[in-house]
Amino acid sequence: MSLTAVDERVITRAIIDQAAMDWVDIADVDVVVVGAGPSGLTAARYLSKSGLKTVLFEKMLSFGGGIGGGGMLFHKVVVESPADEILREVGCKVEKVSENVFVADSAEMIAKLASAAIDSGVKIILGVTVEDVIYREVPLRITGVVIQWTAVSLSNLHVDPLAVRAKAVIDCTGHNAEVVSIAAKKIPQLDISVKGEGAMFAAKGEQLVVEMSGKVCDGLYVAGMAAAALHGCPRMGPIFGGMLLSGKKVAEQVLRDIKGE
Ligand code: 48F
Repeated sequence: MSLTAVDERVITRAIIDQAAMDWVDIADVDVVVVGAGPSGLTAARYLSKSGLKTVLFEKMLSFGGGIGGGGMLFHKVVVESPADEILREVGCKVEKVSENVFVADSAEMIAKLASAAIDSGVKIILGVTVEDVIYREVPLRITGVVIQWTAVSLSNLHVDPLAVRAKAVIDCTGHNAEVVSIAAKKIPQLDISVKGEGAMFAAKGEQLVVEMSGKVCDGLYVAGMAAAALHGCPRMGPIFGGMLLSGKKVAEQVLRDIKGE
């Protein structure tokens, strides 16, 4: 069987046409999720499943954030109940290792979380860094994000970015809480201070990361390790139940705020 001969111009036009249609569509969305780690992929999936137009920007060219590193590069992560249910929902196998404690394969977890998010309607754009927020003053609120190709950010070329408007922005950027840190630094009226994550205490960190996930100010929300970093919670290492539940919790709050559900 011989492959269809495709002219280079067809390839170029197909890519630019289709990408441009997506970009026009995502200039104005309900929710921007920043970061395709466990909390971001989970939050985005629930939001999209509930009917909100959701785009997820990830600065790397791959999904998963800290999942792929497993525990010190061993390719497994631990998930405690009831968060194992979230993995079962997306079809990710979990192995019970003791009462209420499960282990998942890191590659499978990344693939299944991402695939389920995409199937629920999330538009995931890889290779885009959120470098700033948009805000309005009266009433004070975050109204979107400023984005740039990661390749451009890394090159230090002077290229003006583009902006995307959203009713809600969720910082799921992990340990550096990048979006919340930018808002804290550039909009002092918000009176946000990012404490930075604490030393390890897995059980306490897991509990607190879920409790602390939610609204930071009007239009801006935080989940996952970004929530832990904002509030100075202990780190927890390669146990991921808190990240998954945190993503689910923040999605529920955004839904209540946007749709009144
Ligand atoms: O770090 P990450 O996995 O965040 P998370 O969802 O989960 C934390 C765990 O992986 C682990 C842990 C478990 O207990 O402690 O660390 O809180 O994923 C964050 C994602 O955000 C991307 C980054 O590349 C990663 O994939 N990211 C970070 N900053 C930006 C960004 C940015 N400015 N713009 C776009 N993406």
